Amino acid sequence: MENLDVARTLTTLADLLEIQGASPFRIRAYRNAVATIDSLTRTLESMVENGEDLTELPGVGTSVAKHVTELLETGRITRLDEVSAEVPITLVELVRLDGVGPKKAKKLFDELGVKTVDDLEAALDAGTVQQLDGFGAKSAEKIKVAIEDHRKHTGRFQIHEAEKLIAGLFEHVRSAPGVDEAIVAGSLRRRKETIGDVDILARYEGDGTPVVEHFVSFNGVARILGAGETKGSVLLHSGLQVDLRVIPGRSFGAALQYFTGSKEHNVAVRTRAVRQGLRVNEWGVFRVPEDASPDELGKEDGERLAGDTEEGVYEALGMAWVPPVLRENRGEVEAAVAGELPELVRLDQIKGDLQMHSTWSDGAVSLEEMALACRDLGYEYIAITDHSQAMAMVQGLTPVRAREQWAEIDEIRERIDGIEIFKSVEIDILKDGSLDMPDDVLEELDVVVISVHSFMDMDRSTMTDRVLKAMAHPAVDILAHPTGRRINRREPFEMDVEAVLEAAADLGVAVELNANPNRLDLRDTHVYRARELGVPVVISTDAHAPRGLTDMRFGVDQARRGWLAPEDVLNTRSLSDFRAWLTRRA
Ligand code: DGT
Ligand code: CA
Ligand code: CA
Ligand code: ZN
Repeated sequence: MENLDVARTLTTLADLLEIQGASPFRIRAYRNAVATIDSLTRTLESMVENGEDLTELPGVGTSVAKHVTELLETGRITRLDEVSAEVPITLVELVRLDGVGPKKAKKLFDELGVKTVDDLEAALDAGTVQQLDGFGAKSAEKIKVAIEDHRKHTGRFQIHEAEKLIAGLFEHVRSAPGVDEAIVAGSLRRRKETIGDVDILARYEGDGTPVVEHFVSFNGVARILGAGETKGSVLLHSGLQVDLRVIPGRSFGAALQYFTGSKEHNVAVRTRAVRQGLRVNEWGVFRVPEDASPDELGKEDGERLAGDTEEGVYEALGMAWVPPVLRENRGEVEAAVAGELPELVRLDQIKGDLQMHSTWSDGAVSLEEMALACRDLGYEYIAITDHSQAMAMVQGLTPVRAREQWAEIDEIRERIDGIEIFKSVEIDILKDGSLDMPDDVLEELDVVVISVHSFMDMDRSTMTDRVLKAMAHPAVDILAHPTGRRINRREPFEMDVEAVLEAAADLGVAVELNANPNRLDLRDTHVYRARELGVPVVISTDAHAPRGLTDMRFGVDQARRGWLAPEDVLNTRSLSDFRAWLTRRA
């Protein structure tokens, strides 16, 4: 069982206890433990096997440690069974809907017998929800939208979750006897923001049955969906499906090309091949005999031109090798034929991180600790971007506190070398498009980052005008998480992104690509558009603790999916070049 499975189970327990009305203190204990587990670099399973004391972990008390041990040893938590006897476990799905929450879920269950999202939808249609105390027509409408969003997302995992969930099984496959090489293909190799299922390829000569058997025998497997000579398919405890294909060396490159996808990319590649009198499939690239009718050809008939390596497959088709992140049929096939694929930005080219939080607002550590962690990552500069005062629930900075923070930054600048700390604030774009800081503060900030955190349900033209007005303030440098989406949780707000990007180009404002895997905001197609318009993109982590800083790689992958070269990304610039950009309007 993976750490993420444990974390999910504990979260379910915490959600159920919250619905039951348990003490907030107890619930917090579970959630703190989940946060710790999320950041562990080792598996709980190995810790329990080694007899380590889990209560040594921060935030893990004796009762949580007991639950975790029980879960790892038996696959269940007795306490969870008890609680779910009183509160149906399906209610946690309701709680995750925007606009429901634990109290409302309890009420829906107690008064209307609503247990599932389907039940809730039926009750909404029947009009009974609207009559409950504390609900009303407006909140019913909101819940309906949340249900629609929820339906769109069920079944797809976020990329960071899929990565964590697959790690153990991948190692298991790679170490199977006789397996020469294993690679993850499919959407995960293309670094898509969400993953339907994970596709693993194993290179192996001969009948693949023993490899498939080894694969399905992994201890994290909840259900075997299929097992044959060349293919196995399983469901992990988390619900993630994993497909394995066992491929001989002579076809490994062709299979890798095929199963990496996307389908749309493959169709474009195959169409091109056909025009050249070639056939490409998961076994290789073949020259079709002149007199052959395609329907009668066996899978490996014809002269084999390529198949063992992926580079060879593209080469046989007269194309440059296409980086997996580009394989979405958005012009990469034509570019690969013409030898005009972009040079894509890389993680090691990032020289600074321009959005992060400290204990001055909702971050977990001091700004000095964040700065030192960034220096350890090899960055030349950072911006400390605590929230502004409109975010009252996280102690957003007032002008007075901003100045106090600057004094601290000045003091740290004196004391530590090797990293430049820019004074910044993540300033709220208020409802009317004005900024949540007076002009005298804006003038003194090194980097002005603005973003929307409130009134996200405005109509499209009102929201667009609001953001455009904010961007037009001459102090503004970066528009952060421009569309406000939370992957699998909240749709982007209604806004004319094209108009916003065009304005950014005109005004010399950069747009952020928020690297947090829960956001990845802007999305890939918008990143692509920003590049076309010449809008500089900043890849920032929005880290709230040092470990969040390593999310940068997700942002870089997303930037690559949007075709960005290093020169398109502002924070690949050296400190002096970045400083020069900051004075662009002077
Ligand atoms: P996912 O799993 O929904 O996140 O997305 P993928 O791209 O991993 O899709 P999946 O797992 O259904 O299939 C893996 C790859 O296999 C896919 O990207 C391309 C290839 N593939 C699968 N089915 C077909 C097909 O019917 N036609 C073509 N051309 N390729 C296919
Ligand atoms: Ca897949
Ligand atoms: Ca698949
Ligand atoms: Zn924010």
